[in-house]
Amino acid sequence: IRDCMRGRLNALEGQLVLGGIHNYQQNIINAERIIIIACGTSWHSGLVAEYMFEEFARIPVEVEYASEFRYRNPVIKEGDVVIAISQSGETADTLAAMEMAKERGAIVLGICNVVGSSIARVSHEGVYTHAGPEIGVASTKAFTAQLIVLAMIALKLGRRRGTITEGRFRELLIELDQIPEKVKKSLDLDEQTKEISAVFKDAKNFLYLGRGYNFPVALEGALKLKEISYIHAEGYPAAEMKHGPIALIDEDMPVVFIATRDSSYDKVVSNIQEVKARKGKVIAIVSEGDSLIPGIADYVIEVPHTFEGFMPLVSVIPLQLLSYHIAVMRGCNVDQPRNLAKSVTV
Ligand code: F1P
Repeated sequence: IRDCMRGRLNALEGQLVLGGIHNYQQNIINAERIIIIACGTSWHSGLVAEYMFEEFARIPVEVEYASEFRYRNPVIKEGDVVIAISQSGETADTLAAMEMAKERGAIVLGICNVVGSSIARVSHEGVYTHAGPEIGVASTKAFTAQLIVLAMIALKLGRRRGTITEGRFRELLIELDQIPEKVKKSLDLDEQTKEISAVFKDAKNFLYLGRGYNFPVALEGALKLKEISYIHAEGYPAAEMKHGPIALIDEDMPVVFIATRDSSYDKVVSNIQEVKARKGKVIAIVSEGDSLIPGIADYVIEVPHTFEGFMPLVSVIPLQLLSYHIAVMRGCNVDQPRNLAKSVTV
């Protein structure tokens, strides 16, 4: 993360240059709409970015699966900016969606990890995350690095568009600077997540629930579990639980809540109570020092607290660890999961 941030905070403070976005800065600042295209984990980063861009920069954002976007007939208008996110920089669906958006006149920016990759070449301009190679197939640190870059773009846009105050901008910048330490602390949760994994390693299904910024984290937690441990898992916005998934809850259903202290905290607490009333087993990711949820949930994992928009950077770590330990305990190859390719190039 430090590598990914190096130089960029200074850039934000000074010339407001971000990564490789130079010539098209004004297009993104004046964008009438941002369309984010990506697949898999990168799509989840895009969802977090939607919340950040709309909150800080007040630009409408749409987040599309590249694999759908490329095959439909989307309306792309002048003034639209497309941001493609990809770890490998080689995902065929994302590339095809970018080409299509370019043909229709959009400015296409890329955020990817691999220098010189196809997605970097197709973009008008872009930012490298410099997260280093993912050793395994499933994206983990790429997610974190993408979120950092997207947070910095969102802050920069907010400042330049005048939609956040200078004071707030500085406050958030200082908070962002503390993220590497907080991520490090979250990695210390390894032993605790291992113990919880041993309890749930034979579960047949998992539900992941979160609200606001933690909703994409719920999706990402479920995806990681599916990808590397082959357990069926679904991520949902916690508020949607009552519209269907609540029917699944019984004593055999582990439900992971991402319930950090944010603007939807009280509502998430009542969702946890609803699950407990139906005998579901609750594993809750909470902010350090939470005194309410430990009295309700079956298992509680405390993560360092930060501004709610940056919380996914911290709250995703125990979910990645949980998937990892469950997969190892089930004898799965975490680096090379069956049926999954590192770059989906077809
Ligand atoms: C997208 C992705 C990854 C996933 C797996 C297959 O890749 O869906 O999120 O973990 O590796 O591909 P990318 O476009 O971000 O490289």
